[in-house]
Amino acid sequence: MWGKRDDMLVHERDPFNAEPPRAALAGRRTTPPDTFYSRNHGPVPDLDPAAWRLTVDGLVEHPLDLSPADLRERFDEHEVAATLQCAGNRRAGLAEVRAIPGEDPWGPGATSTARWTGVRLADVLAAAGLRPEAAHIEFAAPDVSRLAVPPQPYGGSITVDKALRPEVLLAWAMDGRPLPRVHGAPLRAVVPGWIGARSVKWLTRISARAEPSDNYFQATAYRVLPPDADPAQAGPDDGIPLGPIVVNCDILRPDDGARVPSGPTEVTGYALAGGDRTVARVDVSADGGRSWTQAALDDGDSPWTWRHWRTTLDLPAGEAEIIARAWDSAGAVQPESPVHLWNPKGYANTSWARIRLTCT
Ligand code: MTE
Ligand code: MO
Repeated sequence: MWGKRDDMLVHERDPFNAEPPRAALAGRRTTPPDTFYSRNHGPVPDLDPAAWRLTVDGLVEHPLDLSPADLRERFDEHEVAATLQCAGNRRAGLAEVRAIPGEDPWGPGATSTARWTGVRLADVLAAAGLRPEAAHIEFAAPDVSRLAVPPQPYGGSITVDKALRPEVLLAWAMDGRPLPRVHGAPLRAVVPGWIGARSVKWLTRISARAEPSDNYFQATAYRVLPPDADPAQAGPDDGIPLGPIVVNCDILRPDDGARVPSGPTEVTGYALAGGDRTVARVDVSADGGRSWTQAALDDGDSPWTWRHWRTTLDLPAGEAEIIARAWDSAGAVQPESPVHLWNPKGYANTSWARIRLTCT
């Protein structure tokens, strides 16, 4: 389905929501399009590129109406390698603490990396002449979530500070090929370092505003509600809006629940810092966190991608639990327990990664 590999873990068929198994992400700096996770709140739109236009309006001096050819001719092309990560990545770990009705139990595979090609949002905003009162840039798309009551079109916003950064793209290609429809063709936003929800697909409108977007997915969803809140009753501005990603990691190999021979065992995974931070260190433990081994980290293709890590542990025969935690360049480390992080919509599970192994 949607050109994805057969072993994708499909959380929902319609709307299509699927993540690759851990092993499919392991050891690969970029994630092939057939393996890249897919997160959709509504039916995937089928936009005709010949009729498609991008409107740029709001607090700008010269509103724009751009065709695909205008975008390519008027602005310089740029490529950025960036990891996208859904705010619901690793929600399954929170759902073990307490049920999270109505939200899919994503594992660590709602995280994938591609090389994105397009134009800088900053260049398009410069052509439109951003007015000084503009503080937020809103993205709007035509797809509608029927799971929200009433149904809600998809959208969201980022701050002008982030929007003007060179890594933020309006992208038409992924790994040098035209963007697949399911990943947002003809054009999507790519906002490296921020939750995937802000990388709006099927982009049709960009509006400069004084306030954040009042779209449902900015004002009401993708917010960390207090643990005692009823998400069905949550209204606009309740909870904490999510923007920059918080440092996180997970284990990709061996698989959770695997049987492995005892003795030296290679453990690998990914770590992602988010915001302007980078991954500084990954620690791995086989004794519940009493002692730790530092993993070797690869470079990452850009400051905006995950870093893969690896280490070898000597595992005795029997049951083992492997734990990993990442530190970022600001000295922040992942918290131990998902109990500290549980929230009614199940966002931002950054607790220590854990897998169980049977060593024979
Ligand atoms: N954009 C639109 N128009 N509609 C959506 O449902 N989902 C968002 C974001 N952009 C979404 C969207 C979310 S929550 C995530 S995590 C990313 O797209 C996922 O991007 P992908 O499907 O290309 O992996
Ligand atoms: Mo997401």
